[in-house]
Amino acid sequence: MEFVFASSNAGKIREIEDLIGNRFQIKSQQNWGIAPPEETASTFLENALIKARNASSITGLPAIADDSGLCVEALNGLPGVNSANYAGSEEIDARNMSKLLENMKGIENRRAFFICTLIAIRAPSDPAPIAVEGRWYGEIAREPKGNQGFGYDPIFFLGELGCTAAELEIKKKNNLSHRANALKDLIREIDGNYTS
Ligand code: ITT
Repeated sequence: MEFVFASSNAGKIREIEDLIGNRFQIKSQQNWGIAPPEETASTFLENALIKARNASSITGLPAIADDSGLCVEALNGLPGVNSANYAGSEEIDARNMSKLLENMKGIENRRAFFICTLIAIRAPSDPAPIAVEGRWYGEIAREPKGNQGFGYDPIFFLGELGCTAAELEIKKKNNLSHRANALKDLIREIDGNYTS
């Protein structure tokens, strides 16, 4: 079965491709030159649906979308659905991290989690999307460390491992992460529900 992956984020695409292996065919929307749609909703679930429907309607293929982000307890869940644009539209990871570290100055409660909502639809009009979610708990570090991964990985500290997510090789991150856990469930659901 072939899916279009409704993402233009190189970090996500690398991780999803590594996780899916050859279980089924998945091609990023960049292969069709699809521009990311505006993510106008206030939940990960709704934004994932917007992206999946957009890519499916342009390609005519079933679609998978990933809407994800970092939720910080002491900031009432921010940056949340605005994780990609926390420091302004089209901001780069380094500036998003600086802004978050700045906003966390003097705050002792560093608890946070990454969340990944994955959606699969057969067509834009699919009345029964498959929706799954994965979470990964950690803490906001005091300074960035490591150069693997993407996004906020350099400031996402994993207490039990004693390192940040950006200090993990992709294989290790893909054993533990929010995206890995969501994808395991998505694959099981697709295997159980999609016959062709
Ligand atoms: P697409 O919509 O094209 O997929 P995007 O980057 O805009 O790309 P989102 O709207 O889902 O995607 O925003 C996700 C942001 O959350 C991402 O840009 C990172 O800043 C952050 N993020 C999500 N997963 C992450 C991870 O595994 N490691 C670090 N940061 C992550």
